Amino acid sequence: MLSGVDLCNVRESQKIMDEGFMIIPFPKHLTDTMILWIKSFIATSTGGAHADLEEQLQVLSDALFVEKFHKAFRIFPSHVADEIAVWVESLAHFLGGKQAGMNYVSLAERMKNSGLTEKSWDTFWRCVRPNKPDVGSAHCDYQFWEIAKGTVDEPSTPFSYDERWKIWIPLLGCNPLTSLQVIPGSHVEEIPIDNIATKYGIKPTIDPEWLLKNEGRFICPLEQFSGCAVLFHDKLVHRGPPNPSQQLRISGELTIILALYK
Ligand SMILES: O=C(O)CCC(=O)C(=O)O
Repeated sequence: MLSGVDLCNVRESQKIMDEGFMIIPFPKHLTDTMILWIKSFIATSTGGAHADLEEQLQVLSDALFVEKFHKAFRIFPSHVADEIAVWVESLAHFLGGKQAGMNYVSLAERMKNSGLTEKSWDTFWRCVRPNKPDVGSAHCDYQFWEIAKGTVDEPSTPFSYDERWKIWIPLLGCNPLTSLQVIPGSHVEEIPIDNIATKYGIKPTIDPEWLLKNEGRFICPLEQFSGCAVLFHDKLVHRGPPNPSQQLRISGELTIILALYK
């Protein structure tokens, strides 16, 4: 499944252990299926009166965009997600574990979108419009999991696990200026984190002084933007940059849960 990566197991790679991320191949048939679904979702949600995606989204005010494109509506439907789940399961050995899978969506997401079920896989797409405030601030993913614990936002999982890894997949309009940025090595550092109350609920933050001091360490880990994905550690500091281009930036995401000993 992972043709193109010369490793039996990520734990053999000093680079991923030191840097907290690596680029892995991502199957083209999956990106094709994901893009097809996203295009049809955008056309249906906007009336589809225009030929290109950018124009279609321009018909929505910012408030309508936020409502219609809430994460609960950007979760891939089962015919797409089940195919992604098969690929994720095939990564168990490569990640050095016995079982790999995805988490399910949260109760909060099911309450928002009645099309989701307890068994909907939490794999979704993100859309960052040109020059719009569609990105969050820098964070580590484990912060979200800690905040959600014991609340309606806590995702359920099909099995108990020992580690989480993240996958970020470039789909459309991804280039070095619009794509994921990470701080190599930050997964093993003491990062001064905090939680803040926002109008969207409690959100994770990182001390602004630390971020300012470490601004120059952010890199875009991708050099190619098709046929691959970024695999990164749950504690790696990362962010999505605002989109300075004329095109939408669309990417896919999922969390891998990994059982090491089962
Ligand atoms: O793509 C983005 O804008 C942010 C990505 C992110 O935060 C993540 O993958 O956890």
